Amino acid sequence: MKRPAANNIGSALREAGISRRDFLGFCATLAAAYALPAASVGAIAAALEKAPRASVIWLSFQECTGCTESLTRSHAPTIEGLILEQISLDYHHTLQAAAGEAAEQARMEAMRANAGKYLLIVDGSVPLGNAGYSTIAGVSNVDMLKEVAQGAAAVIAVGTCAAYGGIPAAQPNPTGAVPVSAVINDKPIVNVPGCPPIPVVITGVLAHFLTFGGLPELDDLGRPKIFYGESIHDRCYRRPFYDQGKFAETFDDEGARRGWCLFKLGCKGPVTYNACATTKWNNGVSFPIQSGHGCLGCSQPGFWDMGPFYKALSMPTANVEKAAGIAAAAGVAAGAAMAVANRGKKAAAKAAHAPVTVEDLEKKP
Ligand code: FSX
Repeated sequence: MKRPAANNIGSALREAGISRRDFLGFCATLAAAYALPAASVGAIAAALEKAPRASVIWLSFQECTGCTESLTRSHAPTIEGLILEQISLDYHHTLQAAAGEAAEQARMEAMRANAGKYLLIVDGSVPLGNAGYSTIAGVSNVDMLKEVAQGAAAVIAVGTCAAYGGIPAAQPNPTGAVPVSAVINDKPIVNVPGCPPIPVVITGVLAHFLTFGGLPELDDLGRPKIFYGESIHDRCYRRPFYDQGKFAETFDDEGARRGWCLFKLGCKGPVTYNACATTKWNNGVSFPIQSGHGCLGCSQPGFWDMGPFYKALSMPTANVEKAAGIAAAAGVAAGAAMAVANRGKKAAAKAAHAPVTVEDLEKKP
């Protein structure tokens, strides 16, 4: 792992040749993400510059390493990347040079030296079906999680597997996979779901911890409201087509070529809360819907068991043709008609911030 010589972020930025202007730009982005006034940018910059390196222990359980891949795929050098380097990543299977006993010693030493202060990041789910399903250095995942969480200041569950069980917990859940929150109940836990999560969201939570010395405000599913407060649908640039009742029917029809709404092709954007439509991926280049594919709903609880990827959510499907007919006849937007029909359910779910499943939406009012 790269270990910068600087002992705070300000020095590291200067060593890396990051201009003051670019740094303040990043701080302004953070302030906007955290819904803070513009006047707070200077205070954020000052706090971040002086922030000491925080010790982080990263445990990987039942996962595909996509979360780490996502984080390390950012185009360097980014200020987000620098913040990641600025933490003292004392244990991470994929990124650390040490192996075997030396790696475990590094973990024990970090736990001892930073007791009560280090951050524990977990990706992957925890198998409770059998202790031998997933082990590290001969220790079961559940035992290692409990051991490391004990001295942590907080736990960040990165990825849908760690946050809600994810793919390993999909039916029939052969390993008895559970999320971190099913095992740890005496520490603050932040869920950063997504399969994988957006890199800038992961580093945004880290930056919040470094800047403010605490964790961001969370919703009822343990996710930072600043990134997961709105649905993909509500922030999607194709939303106007939905409201006009203009849908692609296949991936190569005229509607698809014109960039119309992908709802009828199975997009789960209306029931998925994440920042993909605004933060986007690959340094803001694009996100799945912009690339022509519907949202799979990867950051929601129950991911993989929410229904077929390419079957339209049922909330408007029963009404799509009817509403489209009404729209044609009356000159009103079919999507708007459908939106009205479902507004009650959506508003209630948003208010409670409860996950909305396909089954919920299929229930007759
Ligand atoms: Fe899960 Fe992450 Fe999906 Fe993969 O670590 S959230 S399977 S991207 O790798 O845990």
